[in-house]
Amino acid sequence: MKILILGADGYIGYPLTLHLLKLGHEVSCIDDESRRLKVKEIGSESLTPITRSLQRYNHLIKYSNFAGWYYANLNTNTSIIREIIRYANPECIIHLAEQPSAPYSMMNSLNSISTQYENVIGTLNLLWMIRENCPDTHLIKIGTMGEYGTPNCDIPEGFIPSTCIDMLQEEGKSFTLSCPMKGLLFPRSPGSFYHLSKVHDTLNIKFACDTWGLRSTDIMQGVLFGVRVTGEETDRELTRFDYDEYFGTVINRFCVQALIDHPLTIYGRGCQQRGFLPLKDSIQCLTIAVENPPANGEYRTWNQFENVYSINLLANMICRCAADLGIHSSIRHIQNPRTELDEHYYNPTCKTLFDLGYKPTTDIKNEISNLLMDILPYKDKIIKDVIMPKTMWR
Ligand code: USQ
Repeated sequence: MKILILGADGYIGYPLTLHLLKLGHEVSCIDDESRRLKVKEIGSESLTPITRSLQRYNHLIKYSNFAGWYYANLNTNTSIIREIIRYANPECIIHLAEQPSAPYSMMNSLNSISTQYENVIGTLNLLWMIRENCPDTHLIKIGTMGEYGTPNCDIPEGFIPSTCIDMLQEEGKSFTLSCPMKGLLFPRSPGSFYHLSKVHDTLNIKFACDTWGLRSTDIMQGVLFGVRVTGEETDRELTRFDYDEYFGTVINRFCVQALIDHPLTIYGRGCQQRGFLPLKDSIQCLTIAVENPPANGEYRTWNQFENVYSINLLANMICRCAADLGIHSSIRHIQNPRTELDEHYYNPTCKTLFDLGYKPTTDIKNEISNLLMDILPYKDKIIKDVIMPKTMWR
């Protein structure tokens, strides 16, 4: 299949590019290196020694099905990207080129505006390019489980279940839902300007599918962790690994903290729950999306995570895994910098992916031990100053 990946230089993008090339797909890549720049801007760097994009290009070119690596930004280089799309003629576009951090979007007005500009307008630009140049292309877009927030009720996969719609129609006999065939989205309660940008994307993508007949898979992904996909990555194949307040996700951060005996920074009481999945499962799920496209005109969405865990449970598990490796670590509850419920009911559905053949990595303890060992060689590079949170939601 001809695939175009936007955001190919990122945490997911680079290992996904390699994986799809190894499967034999023809892959073209676009990135503007903004993740590298933003992490540098906040005084941090990837813990894994990732190679420059030119070296990545030189590595990828060994694959005869590698179709090119372009430096371009979705908002400022629209005519270049339009030309790339025309030239590559992709059957599938995977859009990962967004600002991915909630704290970064809550830092100041500039970052909140740039997050929404990059994400919402970037996706809108892409939707128009697809409409005008390749309307049959399957757009795969990474959204977030955080679009739903923690609403204290069961969370379905994207849409209000049809049984509830039947109930609504039964009770309110005087009205008829205007678009029951195309589905009513389940209410969103995002917890940051970043998560809000993903909700806006969802609405724009669904509108484009319903109105123009585009087809898309909008993935509500949980919190990622880990650094390896095959376990056999060479130095040139390593993906980035962030652990700072902004770009590090919680398990990755806790593992780094454990290595240097920095108390694990649990925000608030730590009873908050989220859906989690290892990076390698994300790559598996995205491949399932690529190889099982929706019908023309279909807006499809699913929830993507392996299991739900509380922050307390994860912190305790990481301390135990570290102890098994002879590493002493401890836990500290600090004031939660975010406005979020730290005790709530959480029961999201994750069914579609399993129906399509997702084989989850269920031994999370083993994954955490692997992660600790994977990053141990870089322990001396850890920048302590970027660990404690400085951005407050209030
Ligand atoms: N947390 C701590 N201590 C820390 C860091 C985080 O207790 O040192 C807590 C947070 O308060 C939050 C949870 O861990 O309740 C998850 O935080 P996170 O920073 O790992 O994840 P989040 O900000 O939600 O965002 C991440 C990715 C984002 C993706 C999202 C999926 O950065 O791109 O969309 O996970 S989800 O959380 O399901 O929305």
